[in-house]
Amino acid sequence: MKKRIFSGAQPTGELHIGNYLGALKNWVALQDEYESFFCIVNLHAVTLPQKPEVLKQKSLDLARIYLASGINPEKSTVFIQSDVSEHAELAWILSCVARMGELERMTQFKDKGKGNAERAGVGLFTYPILMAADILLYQTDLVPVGQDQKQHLELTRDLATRFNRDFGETFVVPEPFIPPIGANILSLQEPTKKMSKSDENANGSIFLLDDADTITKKFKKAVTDSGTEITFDESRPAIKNLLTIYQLMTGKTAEECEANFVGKGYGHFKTETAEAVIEFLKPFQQRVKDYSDEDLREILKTGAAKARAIARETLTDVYAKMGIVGAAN
Ligand code: ATP
Ligand code: LTN
Repeated sequence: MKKRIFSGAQPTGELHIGNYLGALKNWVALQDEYESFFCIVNLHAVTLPQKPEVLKQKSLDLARIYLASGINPEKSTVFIQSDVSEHAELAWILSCVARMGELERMTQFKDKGKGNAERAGVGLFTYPILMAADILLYQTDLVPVGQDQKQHLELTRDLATRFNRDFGETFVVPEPFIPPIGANILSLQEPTKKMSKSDENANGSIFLLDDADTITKKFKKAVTDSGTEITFDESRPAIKNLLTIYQLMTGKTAEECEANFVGKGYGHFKTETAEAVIEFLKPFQQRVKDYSDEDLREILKTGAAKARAIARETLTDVYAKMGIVGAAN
């Protein structure tokens, strides 16, 4: 039996190269070796206000991006979270297992709630519980995500372990898969922060659907430092970040990347990095056009049916273990 992976992204904003390098690229690489589930987490999206029509379209568009990235629907299960209501059901159960204190320690809530707990939505606070439900429903072994999700994975592990202890062996306790390079791509404008879909400054992020001109301009405007050397130096995050992007886009080794820029200036470095990204994105942007909304809906329907069968099995076991039995059964 193959081991399982589960991961997901929110159908909000535009996906950027950070999402691709930190997450999607690894989903594609792992899908042959693992039985894979890739979810479009639209229930997570509404933890912040969304326009209904936009959310609907973005959910399909994200499926398109998954496929164009190389997710093969013949091998992997691709589906929309709200099509499998077991996610919301298990989230309720896990909200009775989780503790306020452990959720209060989640840094994403502090960031996205802008430090104002009084005004923040309760869904934003309980967001990691829904994420735990996503993962645990599928008896997931491995969760490929970027660095920013590490804390949520730890909570997921704690909830699974606690439930297993209190009610008997029920959930597989999942491991995170965080890539050694690319798990935290930084903003081109503020290279102390991660590249983010929700960044107000679009110049900080290279979106997967940006055209060549825009990409060149964004790299030209990228913040650097007052140094001259182009090396992977921890103490110079802006340069290290650009070099990491160059490395992952070209597939060169770290040594080859540094050697390539010896004696070259930042201007040249930025242009060459922009070109590498443009070249890399070209076939991807072509593939995005290959899928019609109808094709996608078919793939997502098939995916939801497969996902639901597994999710129901886990939830039935959870209810039985907890003595949650209605009059109907
Ligand atoms: P954002 O913070 O950009 O608004 P998000 O974290 O809510 O977005 P999702 O689309 O849900 O974004 O994330 C999808 C995946 O991309 C997650 O596994 C996340 O860890 C990863 N990811 C997001 N930003 C980065 C980044 N800057 N570098 C590497 N991986 C990232
Ligand atoms: N919280 C994640 C998205 C997400 C997810 C998941 C990732 C929701 N459920 C389950 C992995 C597994 C984020 O990237 N913001």
